[in-house]
Order: sequence, then structure tokens, then C-alpha cells
Amino acid sequence: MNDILINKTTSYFKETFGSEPTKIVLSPGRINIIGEHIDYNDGYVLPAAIDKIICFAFAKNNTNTSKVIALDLNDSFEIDVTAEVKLDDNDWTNYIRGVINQLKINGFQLEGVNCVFSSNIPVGSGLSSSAALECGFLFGMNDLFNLNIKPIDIALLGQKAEHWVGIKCGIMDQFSSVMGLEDKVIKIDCRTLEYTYHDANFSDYSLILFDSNVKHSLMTSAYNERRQQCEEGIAIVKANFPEIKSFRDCTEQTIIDLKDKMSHDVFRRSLFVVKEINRVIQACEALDNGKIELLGELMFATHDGLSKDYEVSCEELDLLVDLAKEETAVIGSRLMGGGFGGCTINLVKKGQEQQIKDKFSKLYNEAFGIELKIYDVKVSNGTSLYTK
Ligand code: GAF
Repeated sequence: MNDILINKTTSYFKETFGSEPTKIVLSPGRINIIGEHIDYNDGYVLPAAIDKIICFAFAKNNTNTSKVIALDLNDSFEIDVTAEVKLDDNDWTNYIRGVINQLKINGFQLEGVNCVFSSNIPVGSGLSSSAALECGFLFGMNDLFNLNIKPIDIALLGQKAEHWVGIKCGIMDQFSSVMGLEDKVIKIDCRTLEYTYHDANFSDYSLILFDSNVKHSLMTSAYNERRQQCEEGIAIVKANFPEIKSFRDCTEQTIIDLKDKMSHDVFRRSLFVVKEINRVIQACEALDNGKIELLGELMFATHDGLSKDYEVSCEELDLLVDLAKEETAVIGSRLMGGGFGGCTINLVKKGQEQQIKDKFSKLYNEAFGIELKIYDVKVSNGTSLYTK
């Protein structure tokens, strides 16, 4: 599947610029097994890069202007890389503008490039196409201009670019896009950025994503609001327990004891975060020990918390998880990513995948009149150079 994408991207580059690209970069989207809205709360997350990618074809053009073509959108823009970088009305271009801006702020001298990119990561599905865009473009610049930026710093620059665009995201998406490894999930300590790889072995179960095919518009504002509420929550905890540095140092009781000092929303968000951090630790152990049913239970519990306490779900995602709860063949299901639409991630008994897919498609369509999209994903490598 990715070969077709690579051929399409490189052929278009040749036709447009009259020469072969000198670098081809593949940058993946990500899934997250568990640990949602935890990265910006200095906890642990358990994501992985997947085999859905953006393919970039690059070459230097010996000018000060970069020309970037988004093949799938039939759109392009040009940017003088020596001039001040500003946000634009055309959304997708801002991720690249943001990357160029970050490189400049950090003192890197850039020259113009020609770039064509094309993707099979669904946009707006919670699979982090924006992180793949940022990190893939950064990776290309790093390689073309020998900038010597370390992989983790590519992730950090990508995150800053995303902040510049407007979402005050944590590090999970960019980190997994850059650091992913085939058949491994990554347990990331988002406070220290230490990480360990764990076998993505789900035993008798397959990972399936059900894409609700909805994207509710409050995602950006609600995301930033959740982050702000958590900052308020941890500030109250610290004021009362100066030895505590972040939510992972709290017990549930710590938060419960401070209930009267917090607004109702800040209390519920804070309690969710403490519980979710503990679930990630248990989930990683369960995965390491082949206790996939326990992992599934934890995923259901995460969804409950995301829906009721963190309030980042929506009726479409809740229905998909409710349907999963009724099926013995689905042992875990939850919304994945920022929420307010996008995908659920599911553990489905091998051999029963098709039957579940057919049933969910039918019931989802009956409920909302919307086509359910379905993705089988394979845990794959992070951003890399492609060589034939
Ligand atoms: C989005 C953000 F970009 C991530 O940093 C993370 O917070 C996630 O939502 C929720 O876990 O993907």
C-alpha cells in the first residue's frame, strides 16, 4: 500500500520539478493503547507508530523560497525561508510554516526546498496526521541541510510547531511518530522523556480502529481548556502538598481530600488524570505478561473516565464503545486521541474481526446515518529515510 503512495509522490515530484527528489521521507501516524490526555500532565503513555504514513519527496532548489505541494489536496504554497514566518488562513500550511519558524527561532540557517507530499493517514481521525506532517518535514530539513538535530529534539520542535498553530498538545504524538519501532509500543515517561519499548503482542486479539467519521469543531478550544483545568488542579495540589510535583505523585485520595478547594470540573479532570496514570502502569504490565483481557478492561475504564469525567467523548464514540461492551469478541474499546470524534481503538478476537466489522458498520449507520470507516493497523517504524 505504501509503495503506491511512494511511487505517486516521487512521480509527481519528477513531473513538476523536472528532476528526481534527492530525499524521500516516510513519517507515520500513531495509535495510543492507553494513557489519554496524560502527556501534558507529565504521566505515562503507551503509543505506537503505525503503517499509515505521509510520504515526502524533497530536493534543495538553491533559492530562498520553499515550494510545498500537498498532492492529495491539490494545493501548494511558497514561503521565503529568510523572511518572518506568519500564520496563514490555509490550515495545513501552518504546520509547515510552524516547523520553519521553529528551525529559525533555534538558529538554523535554511535554504529553499521543493517538496511534494502525499498521505494515507486519515485526517481528523485522531491518528496524528499533523504530527506526521511536522516531524516528516523536520526530518527532511535535518537530513538535507545536515542540521544534526537528534530524533527526540525533532519531536520537541514538532510539538512547538503545533503549539504555534494553536493546540497546546503534549509530546506523545510527535514522539511516537519519530521514535516508533516495528512491533513495539513505547511507554513514554512524559516528565523525563525516558522511554522503553514493549512487544506489541496482543495474543489472540487484533487491533482494529473504528473511525466515527465525525469531527466536532470544539476540539481545539476544549483541548486547550482541559489542559488549563489540569494546570489549575495541579497548582492547587502543589499549594497544599509542596512535595508533590505532578499528578503521578498523587493518590486518588490526595485529590479527593482537596475536592472542596477545586471547582467541580477541575476536581473531575484531576481525578481522571490520577486514575489514568495508574491504568497505564497496570496496562503496560498486563501487556508484558500477556494478560490481554486485563488490558481490555483497563481500556473500557479509560473510556468511561474520558466520557464522564474528562468529557472529551461524543455520542458517536460512546455508541461504538457501548456496542463493543455487548460483544464477547471485543475485550477492550475506548476513544483514542484528543476526542470529540475520530476513532475508537478496539481489541477484537482473531477470527471474528469481519463479523464484528459488519455488525458495527450496520448498527452505526442505522444510528447516525454515517458510514463507519475501519482501519486494521500494523505497529511500525518511526520517521525514516526511504531507500529503494
Ligand atoms: C492529541 C494531542 F496532540 C496529544 O498530545 C495528546 O494529548 C492526545 O491528544 C490526548 O491523549 O492527540
